[in-house]
Amino acid sequence: MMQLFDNPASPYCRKVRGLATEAGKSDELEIAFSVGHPMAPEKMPLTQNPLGKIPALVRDDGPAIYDSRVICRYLDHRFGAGFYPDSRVWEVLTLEATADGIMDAAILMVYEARCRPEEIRYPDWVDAQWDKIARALDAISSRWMSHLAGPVDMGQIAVACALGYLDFRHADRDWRKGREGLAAWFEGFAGRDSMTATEPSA
Ligand SMILES: N[C@@H](CCC(=O)N[C@@H](CS)C(=O)NCC(=O)O)C(=O)O
Repeated sequence: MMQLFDNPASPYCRKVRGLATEAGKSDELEIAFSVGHPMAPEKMPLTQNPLGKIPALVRDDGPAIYDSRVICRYLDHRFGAGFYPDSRVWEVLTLEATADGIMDAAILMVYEARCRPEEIRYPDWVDAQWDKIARALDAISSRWMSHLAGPVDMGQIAVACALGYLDFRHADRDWRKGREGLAAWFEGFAGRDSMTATEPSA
């Protein structure tokens, strides 16, 4: 049994649980609930990840590893799941990085409101984070739709987790507007067991 430091709201943790579910191996992960943010790291797995971030995975055959991209690659290898196929590995990794970048910007927007006192918040900086997300969504819409339509891989799982997080935390920004193709793809992908079983919750 491996131990996953996790929070049900985290899109990065969802990537890991989504991959494990797609591989039919979610019962190999024991979930260790963690909660926190940069200003409150006490209940985060600081021993397992000095950065104080989740997900972190305690393996049964070695020391803890962290960062969702590292964990997903490790579990894919361990489960023999094939979600990083050799024939298109650089595309999968780039799409996963794009999805992770959307999550990074979306989470910084949340932290700005949650961690920073109101009088020193900077709306332009928040909007600049949204601009990153909008550019990434436009790039996915224009360049990656045929990849998204192909066999399931980690790029797709990551994009779905990023879009689910936008619905969860930034629904008011209406990411679907002008991106009907991506919205239709997400509607289909969101019905997979790996997604319904890992819906974000507070
Ligand atoms: N690049 C990391 C990002 C992980 C991350 O930022 N996780 C958030 C939770 S959604 C976190 O742990 N935040 C706490 C912090 O930034 O101190 C990954 O892919 O795992």
